[in-house]
Amino acid sequence: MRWLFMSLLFATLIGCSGEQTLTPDASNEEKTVLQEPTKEIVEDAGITDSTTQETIPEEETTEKVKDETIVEKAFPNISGGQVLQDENPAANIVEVNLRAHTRTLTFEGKVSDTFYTYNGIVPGPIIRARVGDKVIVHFKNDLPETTTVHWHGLRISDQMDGSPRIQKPIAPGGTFKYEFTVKEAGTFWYHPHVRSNEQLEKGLYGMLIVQEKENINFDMERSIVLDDIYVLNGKIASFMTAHMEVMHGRNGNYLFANGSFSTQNIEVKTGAVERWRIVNVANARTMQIQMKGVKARVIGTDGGLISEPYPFTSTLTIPVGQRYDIEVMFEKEGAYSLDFLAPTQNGVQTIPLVKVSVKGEQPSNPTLPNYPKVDAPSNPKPHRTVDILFDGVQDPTSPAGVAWRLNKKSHWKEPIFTFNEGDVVQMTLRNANAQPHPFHLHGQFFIVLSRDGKSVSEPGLKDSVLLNGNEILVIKAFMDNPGQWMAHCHILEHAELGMMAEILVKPR
Ligand SMILES: [Cu+2]
Repeated sequence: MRWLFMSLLFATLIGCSGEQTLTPDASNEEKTVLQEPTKEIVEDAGITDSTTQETIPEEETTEKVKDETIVEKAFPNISGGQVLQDENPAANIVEVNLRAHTRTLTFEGKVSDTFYTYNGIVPGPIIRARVGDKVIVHFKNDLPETTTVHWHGLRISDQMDGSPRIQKPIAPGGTFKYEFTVKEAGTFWYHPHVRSNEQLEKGLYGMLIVQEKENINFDMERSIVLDDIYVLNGKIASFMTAHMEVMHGRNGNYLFANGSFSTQNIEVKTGAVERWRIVNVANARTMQIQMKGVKARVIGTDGGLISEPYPFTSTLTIPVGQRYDIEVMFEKEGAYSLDFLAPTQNGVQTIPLVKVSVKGEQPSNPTLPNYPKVDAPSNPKPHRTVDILFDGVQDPTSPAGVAWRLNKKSHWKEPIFTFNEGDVVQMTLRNANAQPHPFHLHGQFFIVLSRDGKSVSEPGLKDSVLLNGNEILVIKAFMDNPGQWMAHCHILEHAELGMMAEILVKPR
């Protein structure tokens, strides 16, 4: 068995001027194929959280969560997850209690195991604030290991970013008060930054929504948290034991959206216009979705609303870490679905994620919401130009025998680059591998300029972007937020195995 493993490993290594560059392994492709989830009818009209229906609680959870549809501090109605109770009555402060702890959960008979949860549920509760609010999170770690909380996409102080290079990971039983001001409206998320490949897979992730200054009048907002999970014999499969996982990251064998294996069934009124906030929290899998028959537009991405919404007509590709806000208009009665497209050996498998039944008399005048004016990001001349090479090599000192690298180095200890606050930095990301590397830069936003020399239209400010296999991707980052910031591949196995660096942005 060990011999077989080593053979497989070596089969993937190609000699290259003394160094061995990793290429993907096609010998075991079936693991990336999702099985079709069951399609049980969920009677509740909202997207339900199956953890509330089909769980075997190991312990009573005392955390306060609100009903799915709530009006709080006059936020728009939201469905799809539970919203964390704001304990602070002040209008511009959101103060919440968040506790990470283990809980035995059973999901639809397919997996029963000890999950890691925020406040007892998977996904963790939605944290909601309004742009400009101060957010205070009283965090308690009741996991059997250290952890931190990273606020993915928020441009806050590096002291609050959950980087284990800055914050000493919180010991079991320990607490930490995260406190920051949310500067941008948008769809964000939170997750640990310690042993993240295991801690996220076990259930530690949640959406963080920053509402615009003035509410935008949708009939409903919905959160859709896309994940996959790797289950073997009814348990969360062991970590980093499979060669595929080391090479490609962990691709689950089940799609696990909003904490459910099943298609979610919802009903909406004819004429309704909704905002669907979508995040991909998977360890490695790039998600492709489609929505047919309805009028849908992409209105926002990582950095919030975009200046010019564009039609979501065919498919949308969401690499891990990225977010999209979709405006969906249900003009006519009928049945529609948001589908997940899973590539298989024989083509593409279509799995409905959300089935929408649109009913009711057509309103005489369905109207689109009024959006605040948003300027397109500027594209100034860069102050600096840097290159980052993404590759991997065989490394017997690495726990999995493979080291993933940025500019030929794993686990950078010193800053890979030092910039000054306000610098505009053009970054050329070169992928020496055939497999993709979704790049995430903490604390700053960037725009996407070109792929393989061709300019592309990927509007809006991003903090996460997919670097495709063997691709040269050019982005332009705005180093507006001083501090020490992690920069890494968001395939969590690649990050854990070295594809992890840090940039330093010096204050002016
Ligand atoms: Cu990677």
